[in-house]
Amino acid sequence: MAGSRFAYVRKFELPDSLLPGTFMVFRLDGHSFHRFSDIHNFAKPNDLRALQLMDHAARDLMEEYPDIILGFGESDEFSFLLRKSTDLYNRRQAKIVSTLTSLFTSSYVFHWSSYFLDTPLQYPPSFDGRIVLYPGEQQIRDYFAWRQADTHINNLYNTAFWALVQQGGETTTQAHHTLRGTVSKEKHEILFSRFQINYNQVDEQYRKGSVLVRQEIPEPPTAQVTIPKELDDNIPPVPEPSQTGGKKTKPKRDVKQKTKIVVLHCDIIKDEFWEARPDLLHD
Ligand code: DGT
Ligand code: MG
Ligand code: MG
Ligand code: MG
Repeated sequence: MAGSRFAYVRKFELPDSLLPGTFMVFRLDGHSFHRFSDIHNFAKPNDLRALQLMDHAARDLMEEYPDIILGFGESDEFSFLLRKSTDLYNRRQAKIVSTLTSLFTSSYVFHWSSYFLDTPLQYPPSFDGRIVLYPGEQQIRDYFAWRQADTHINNLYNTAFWALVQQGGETTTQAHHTLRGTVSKEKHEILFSRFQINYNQVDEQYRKGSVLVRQEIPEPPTAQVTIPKELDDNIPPVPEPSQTGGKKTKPKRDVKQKTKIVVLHCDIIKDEFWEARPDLLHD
């Protein structure tokens, strides 16, 4: 179709397909959530409702896009790993980033009132999104380790900071000053000696973030019925499919295993998580 004389403008739209055979990490982050969390009175340092709402939106995204095989969330951000061989939207970058960011955002708004029962949304929140390509498995391991290490560093700081303010009576300026230059061990010490908080016992959800993976649903065991001998003799043999013209049933190994998405709060820096899920890095 030749189209109108205006159609040439289409030629200005440039292709933006992402390099094939590389891992795609899609990350989104709440826009100005410092302000958003203030206005909606998020609990400090962690608001369970806010985190669970993020997990819910992430789950919706993974349900819609089977090519997402792993999600990791903390604070106002979520990272998603897509299968290396994904052909989603022909790997067009803008299409993937904009559609996924949009679905996550609308899911966040859609489910808001289920988590924030007494806090109406004051204005429409938004998220930014980006895709980073990584050629190798080690970089994917390191990417997710980087995000989880970040969760740990931020949460330890925030837990100590808000303990100093809320329980220690310090102003925010004083608390910043108290923590300036302290290493991890000193923050643990402040929490324990001044507030009897054992940081290692703080909820794993806050210390480790949320890990979303697909888990196979175990098939219900096929019922084994033992037929008494005298009854068995009276049951006519089942005809072979060739005798009845019936379709052969597919061998079981061809049947795709059903999966469900689960939210874990586990370590993803060490080998164990990855060794238990070799499919994440090899598809
Ligand atoms: P951005 O991402 O550059 O548009 O700016 P922000 O303000 O979103 O900054 P970011 O993403 O570095 O930091 C996330 C902000 O969200 C941070 O100010 C703390 C806030 N936030 C996230 N989760 C919680 C929470 O559970 N409780 C509270 N009180 N604040 C939270
Ligand atoms: Mg943000
Ligand atoms: Mg953030
Ligand atoms: Mg369209």
